[in-house]
Amino acid sequence: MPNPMPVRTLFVSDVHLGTRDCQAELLASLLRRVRPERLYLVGDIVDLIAMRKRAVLPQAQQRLVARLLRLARGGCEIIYIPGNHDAAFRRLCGLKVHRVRIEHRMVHATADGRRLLVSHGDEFDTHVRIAPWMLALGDGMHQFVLALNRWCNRGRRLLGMPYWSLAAALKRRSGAAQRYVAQFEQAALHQAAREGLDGYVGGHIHKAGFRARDGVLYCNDGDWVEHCTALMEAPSGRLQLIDWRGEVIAVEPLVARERQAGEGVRGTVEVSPEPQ
Ligand SMILES: [Mn+2]
Repeated sequence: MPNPMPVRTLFVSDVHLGTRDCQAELLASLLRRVRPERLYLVGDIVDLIAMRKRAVLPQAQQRLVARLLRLARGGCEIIYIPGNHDAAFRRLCGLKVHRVRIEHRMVHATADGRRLLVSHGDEFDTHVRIAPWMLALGDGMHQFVLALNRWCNRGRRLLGMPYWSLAAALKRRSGAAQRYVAQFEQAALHQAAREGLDGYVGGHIHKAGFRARDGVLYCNDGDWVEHCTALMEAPSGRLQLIDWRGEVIAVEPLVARERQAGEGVRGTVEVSPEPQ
C-alpha cells in the first residue's frame, strides 16, 4: 500500500460500534490510507442505546478501537463529541480519556482561517418538523433495511464486488427523507450563521454532503453504517468528502471563500457525492 495521505483534519461520525451494522473494517481501511493530524469523532461512535438491547463487539471492531487509541498515542489529536446514541459520554465532556479529549461541541479553525462549528447535530431534531425517515417508518423498518444491506454486501463480497449501500439507495428515492435532510441542513446553517461562523460540520442524519447558502458552508461527514464516508481537510484547508478507499467523492463548493472576498454570494449550492 502507498504511504498514507497527509490530512490536516479528519471528521468521522455515526460509526455505531457495538452493533452488527458497524462497518469497522472499512473505517480501519480508511485509517490505513490517511494520516490525520487531528481527528474529530463527531458522535454516535459507540451505540450505547442499541447495546442495551444487544451488544456485539467482533474482532474487527475491537481492532478499530485499538487503532484509534494507537493513533492518539502516536500524536494525533482526537476529539470525541458524543451524539444521541452515546449521550451518556456527555457527562465526561471537558475530560481527557486515554488522550482522547471529550467535548460537547467545538469551533474548528481551518488552515485557510475559516471557523466551523462542529457538533453531532441531534440538537437540531427539535427544529425538524418531519420525523427522521427511520422514525417515520419505525425503528423496526430501519433495522430490516440494515439487515438486508448486510446480506446484500455479504453476497457481493463473496462475488468479489466492492461495498455498495442498499440502504442509501433506498433513502435517495424517499421524498420524506429528502425533506428531512433539507430541514436539518437549514437548521445547521442557521446556527452557524447566528454564531458568526463560516460553516458547520456534523453527522447524525447519515447523509454526507455539502451545501452552501448565503456564504455559510454546511458539511456532513456521513456515517459508517450505510455510506462509509468521512470529511477531510487537506493541508491547504480545502474540505473534501472521501470514501473508505480514501477516494474523493465530493469537493466543497467555493462560495464560502467568495464571501470572505466580500462578494456576498446569494442562493444555494448543493454538492452531493455520486451514487455509489
Ligand atoms: Mn445521531
